[in-house]
Formats: sequence, C-alpha cells, structure tokens
Amino acid sequence: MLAEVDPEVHAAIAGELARQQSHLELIASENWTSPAVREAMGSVMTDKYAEGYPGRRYYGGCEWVDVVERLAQERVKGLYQADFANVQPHAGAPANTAVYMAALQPGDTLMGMALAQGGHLTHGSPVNFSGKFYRVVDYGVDRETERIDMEAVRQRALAERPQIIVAGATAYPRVIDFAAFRRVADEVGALLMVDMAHIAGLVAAGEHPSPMPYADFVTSTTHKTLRGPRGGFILTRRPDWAKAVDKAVFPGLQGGPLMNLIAAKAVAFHEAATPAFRSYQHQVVQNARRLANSLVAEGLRVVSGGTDNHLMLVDVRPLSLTGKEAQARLAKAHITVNKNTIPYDPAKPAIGSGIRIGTPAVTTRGFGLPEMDQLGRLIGRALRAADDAAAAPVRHDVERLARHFPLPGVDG
Ligand code: DSN
Repeated sequence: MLAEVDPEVHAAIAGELARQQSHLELIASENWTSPAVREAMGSVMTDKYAEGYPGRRYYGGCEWVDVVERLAQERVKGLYQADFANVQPHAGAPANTAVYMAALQPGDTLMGMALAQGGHLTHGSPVNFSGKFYRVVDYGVDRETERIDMEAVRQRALAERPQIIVAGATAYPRVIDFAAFRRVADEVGALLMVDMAHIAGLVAAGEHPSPMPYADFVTSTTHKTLRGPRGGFILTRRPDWAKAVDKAVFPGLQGGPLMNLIAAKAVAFHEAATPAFRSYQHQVVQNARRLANSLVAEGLRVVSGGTDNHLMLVDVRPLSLTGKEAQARLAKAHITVNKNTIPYDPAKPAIGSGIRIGTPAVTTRGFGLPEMDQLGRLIGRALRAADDAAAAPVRHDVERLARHFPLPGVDG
C-alpha cells in the first residue's frame, strides 16, 4: 500500500531496512522491538484522541483506549514494584520535565550529573530548559577511578542544598548506588529522582539494582534496553505525589496521549516480565563485559576499566584517533556507534575522545560471547583502516557476520 501511495517514503523505509540488515548496531540506546510491539504501534489506536486518564477523559469513545492504558499502568507497576505509574510521557525528556514541573518551582536548585561526564541534557544542561528554569549544580565522576564518588556528591549537596537530586546517566558504565543517593538526599532534605532510561531493561530483569525502594520519582524511556516502542513513563512509590505528576503530564505539559504507543508499551511491559527477557538482559551484560575485554586486547582504553551494564565508553586516543574520526571509520565498515566525550575530555563535545558502545541491539539479534570476540577484532581492524581501500575488507566481514543474524521479527 505504502509503495503505491507514497513511493518516496516507501523507498526511504526500504533503505533504512537494508541499512539495519547490513550494519552492526552498537548505539547503546537502540534496540529492536518485537513484531507484537510494532503491530500495536501501527494499530488504529493511533487515530484516537483521549485527553485525560482512564475513566476521566475529555472525549467520548475511550472505552478501549482505557483498557490498554490501564494494562500499561498495572504491568509497569508490577514490573518495578511501584505504587503509581503515568505511562503518557511521549519520551524520556517530557517524563523528566513533568517531574520537575510537579516537584520544583522555577529557580529551585537541581543537582544532576554533568552531560560531559555521562548525564543527560534534561539533568540540567545549560542548553536545555532544565538548565534555564532551575539553578543547576552538577556532579561528575572521579578523575582517577572514573566512577561517581558519593562522598564528592554528598559534599556538593551539603554546600548547595538542592531541592532535587537527579541520579541516572546516558554514558556511565558502572552500577549506580541508589541507596547512597537516598542517604545524601535525606541528609540535605532533597527529593531524589532516578532517570533509569538506559538501564530500565536491566532493572526489570534484576541485572542492575532497582532504584524503586530509594527514589521519590523514577523516570524512564521504553525503547532502550527495555526494548519497547519509543516513549516514556514515570513511577513513584509516593502516592502523595501521584496527582501532581498526573497533572504535570496532562494538562501541564502534553495534550492527547499517543494511545497506539501506550498500547505498544503495555505489550513491551508484558514481554519484559518473561523468563526469555530476563535471559536476554543477562546476555546483554555478559556480552558487554566480553566486548570490553576484546577492545582492551585491541589496544583501546575502556573508561573506568570495564563495564557493569550494557555499555562501555572507549577512549580511542591510544590509536591516535578522535571520537569523531573513530565513528567515521567504523561507519565505513558498517559498524554504527556514536562519538562521545570521555570524563575530563580535552576535546570539544562535537569531536570527543571516545565512542560509546552498547550491546542491547546486537544481543537482540542473537549475538553471544563468540560474536563479541569477533566484533572486538572487527572494531580494531576498522579503527586502524585509514582509507576506503583498507575499510572494504572489514566491511565485507561485517556484512557476512550480519547475514548470519537476521533481524528478529523482521527477516522472519
Ligand atoms: N539519546 C539518548 C541516548 O542515546 O542515550 C539519551 O536520550
């Protein structure tokens, strides 16, 4: 149908499919949804307006969208042992924004991990609304260990007295000590928000400690390790905050919820409660450790000496490359990563001294430990390939490996 109605969009989608089939996807925040999730996303629920919440809508005809939203709420509460869930945030940034709207006044102090050290734009970056509406104080990692130093976080919090502390990261390869963040928050009388977007799948499967017992608010996306549709959600163990969170999401921040995506979130939460999902997350973590080791064997430096989760930050300076150059060389070999700053990076963010590598997508594709060894060698070869001629044989080997692992739920 699409090919007939709109051949240009059809061709672009076909091109994207071919790219996904022939490339190895190592962007730490990407993954492949199941056919069931995609079916819900592409369903007629995309056509329904449903401002409000189940049983309290501003439009008629909401009986079936109420069913899926209640399913999504109950399933995600069960997955993370939460008392309250809002599943309407369109993505992670609006989920974080809604918590700030619910809990802070403009000008209040927000303490979050610096973007350049592994945080997120919405954790107080000066170019983001969070850095413009609130007084931001940041924290980072220790220069030597490249891990969060909880005593440094405590000292900063004692000095700055934030109203909210944000824990969570987009480029931090180690376990985050949520209990320690809670102790600091309690000591300074701050609220604690955990943005678990990157590790949500690991937390659901018990591969990373849960923030739920410690945080006042937990926010997340649904499309990273959790392997659902693009979207976000907010959880809290504090029923006294539930109303404020609901009001902040709608009508405070968003209009009509994306009911097709909420239906797809419900499917993803259902899938995340299965034994198969738990085994998958275990493999993601094992694969990341193995890949980090193989990259060290290729002469690269892995930030903090390794990884506890699904990603690693790789310092490419030992091969006399910048992050930007490394991303470009890997792209020529059909290996997709993103350049990234490393802690205390002397290079500008647009250049960076590192690359961020994650195993969620290739693990969904079926890669195990032997493939991680192969991948490490292919990355080493691709990074050393200075021109197109040198990249061509690596690309050939990457494509051959990719052909052995059809896209799950796409290639049959
Ligand atoms: N863009 C996401 C990531 O890649 O980590 C963060 O929002």
